Order: sequence, then C-alpha cells, then structure tokens
Amino acid sequence: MKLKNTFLVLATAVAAILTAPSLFSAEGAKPPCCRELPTRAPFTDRSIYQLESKWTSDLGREVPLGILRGRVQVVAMIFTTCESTCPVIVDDMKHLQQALPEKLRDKVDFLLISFDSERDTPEVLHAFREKMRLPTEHWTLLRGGTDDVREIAALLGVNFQKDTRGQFMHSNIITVLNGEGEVVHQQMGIRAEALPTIQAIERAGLAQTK
Ligand SMILES: [Cu+2]
Repeated sequence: MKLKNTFLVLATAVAAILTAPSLFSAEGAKPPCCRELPTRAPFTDRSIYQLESKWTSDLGREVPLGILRGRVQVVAMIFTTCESTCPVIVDDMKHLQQALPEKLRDKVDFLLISFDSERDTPEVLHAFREKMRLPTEHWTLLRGGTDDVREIAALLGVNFQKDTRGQFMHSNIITVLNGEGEVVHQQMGIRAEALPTIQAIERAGLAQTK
C-alpha cells in the first residue's frame, strides 16, 4: 500500500513536469530577460529604461532594458576578458546577493552589461555566466552595440576606454536601480563597504512591495 502511494506521488509529479508549459512555468522562476512586462505605463523622467536601445542576453534573446522593470536591479558594466577588476566586481555583486535578507532575495536581480560589443557575443557571455556560476533566475548578462554601450555608460557615470590590446580601462561602479529603473545608489570601487548598498537595495525592494 505504501509503495503504491509512493508510486502515485511520483507519477503525479512526473505528469506535472510533463504538462508544465515550460521549465520556467512560474513567473518568478523565469530569467529576468524573459518575464512578462509588469506594466506598460510610461517610464519616469529619471528612468534609464526610457532608452530605446535593444540588447541581447546571453540566452540569445533581444530585449529593451525596460524588460527589467518591476524589480530592483544591481548593475555593473564589465567585459569577460578583463584581466583586472571585472571578476572582483562580479564577486562583490555575488556577496551583495548573499547578504540580502531572505524576504528580498526574490525581489532583486543582478545585471551585467558588457563594454566589449565585439568579443562578448551571447555565447561568450553565457560561458562567462557558467564560469562565474551566476544563476539564470536572478542574473542577466547583456551585450549591445558600441553606441548603446556608450550611452548606458554615460547614464551610469561609468568611464571606459579601450587600449591597444583590447582591454578596457574602466570605472568600477555598482549601481542600484529601483523597480522603475531609476538610479538610487552607487557603490564606488572594488571591495567597498557593502552595508550602504545593501540598505539601498532594501529600501528600493521594500518600496517595490508596497
Ligand atoms: Cu574589468
């Protein structure tokens, strides 16, 4: 009898998986690039989501930045072949994620935008995601055209310049965007004191749930 029950439970679970529309059937489990837009209301004057540029995620999906609306985004600009600080920036962001209170973990996403329009193809970005162990559920990796990269960098206050070896000299800045895509906080430098950033994420995250 017990065995039969176990079998029934298993069969039900398998059926549920087989009949689910996709592996990411729950909206919360979808990668940030691929969720439904929470609202079509116009963006605010201070929202970087007003940009009309299109970006390609490491999952190959072409999206406007506005697709990220509705959740707090912790953003940095990096490039995957960086021999200097980019891996540290990503590591700092992972620590921020780990330091978030449980109730906010599902309300905050992490976004990496590449400086390197030439070499950081979706495939290269995807390999970087795997190497850095960045979960699909909360991390978005985007590449875009050079003009679009320059534009978003200017809005985020990030300076960068390519050298003759193809390495980018760049600012190290982690930006917190609220659910509307407005800059609410910036953490300057690597291995910086994380507490003010975590507090800013919490404020933006809690405002989002109201
Ligand atoms: Cu770098």
